[in-house]
Amino acid sequence: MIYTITLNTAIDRIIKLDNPLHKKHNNKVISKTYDIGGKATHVSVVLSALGIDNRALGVIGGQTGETLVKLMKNKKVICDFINQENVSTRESIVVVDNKNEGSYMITEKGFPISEKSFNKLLKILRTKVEKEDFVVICGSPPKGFPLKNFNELLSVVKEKTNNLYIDTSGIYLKESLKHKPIFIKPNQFEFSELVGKELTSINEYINEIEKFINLGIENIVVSLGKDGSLICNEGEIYKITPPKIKEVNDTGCGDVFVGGFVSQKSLKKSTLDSVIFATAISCSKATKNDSSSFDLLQTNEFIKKIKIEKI
Ligand code: TA6
Repeated sequence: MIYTITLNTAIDRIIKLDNPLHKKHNNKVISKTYDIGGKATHVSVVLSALGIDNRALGVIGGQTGETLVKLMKNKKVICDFINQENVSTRESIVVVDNKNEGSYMITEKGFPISEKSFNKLLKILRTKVEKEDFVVICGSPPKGFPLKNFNELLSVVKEKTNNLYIDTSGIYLKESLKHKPIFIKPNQFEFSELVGKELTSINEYINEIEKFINLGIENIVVSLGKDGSLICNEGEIYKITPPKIKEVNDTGCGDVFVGGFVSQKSLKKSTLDSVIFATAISCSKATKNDSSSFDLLQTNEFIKKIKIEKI
């Protein structure tokens, strides 16, 4: 079983404009829709699409929380969310336009998780997670979420399984390293923040990535956006370059990448095959209008076009 945990749940309000967003202009809307907001929720969507058993955990609230569950059910995800009273799951605004050059994302800080909800989450993990299970924690916790609680969450997971996958940033990413997750996926900015300096050359990246491997983090993927990613596999660093695609909406690509990687690892695929699949499914996501869609046939086509170089 794979448990995905989204501490700061969200639904995405996707607003499509006919032209790029412009100040002091009447920005005309072509369409507006709702989709599942990230982040580990998107991992669950990938797993369910591939028929891999998983449960989406996290804390929801209010009408927006119910909408999230409905959207997840539509994508065949089983949710075991904790429903917290008198709060609402946040709504993220995603603005895209017909120029297909990426999206604007406007996010709220999210509601504070009560001690009661947090303890319920810990109880689920303590009673359900088994040694062979995977636990995937993605996104940053709501603003003000105590580091002490974050550490407790990771300790509880690590008492049960070594298969802890984390995609978060800032202080929470730094803190997570103490628990030796099996996987982290900082982007280049998050990675620079983590190592405390700007990295300008591939060699600098390699030096820093090696330090994390020596710390015992088995899979570290530094994502470089459209330029792909760097990954360490059996002591060697590889650069993975995706094919050129027609990008429509990049929201959720990183989350779907994590879903792709975790899915393949759970099927016992090699690290390189897992990162190739992750890259391809994330490319497919980028060609879609909403935050959580991708196409598995297109993913297979993209797999053939991915470049892998040992550096
Ligand atoms: O990565 C995209 C996304 O997951 C969106 O779906 C959106 O809801 C947002 O990120 C949430 O990001 P945050 O870092 O605020 O948790």
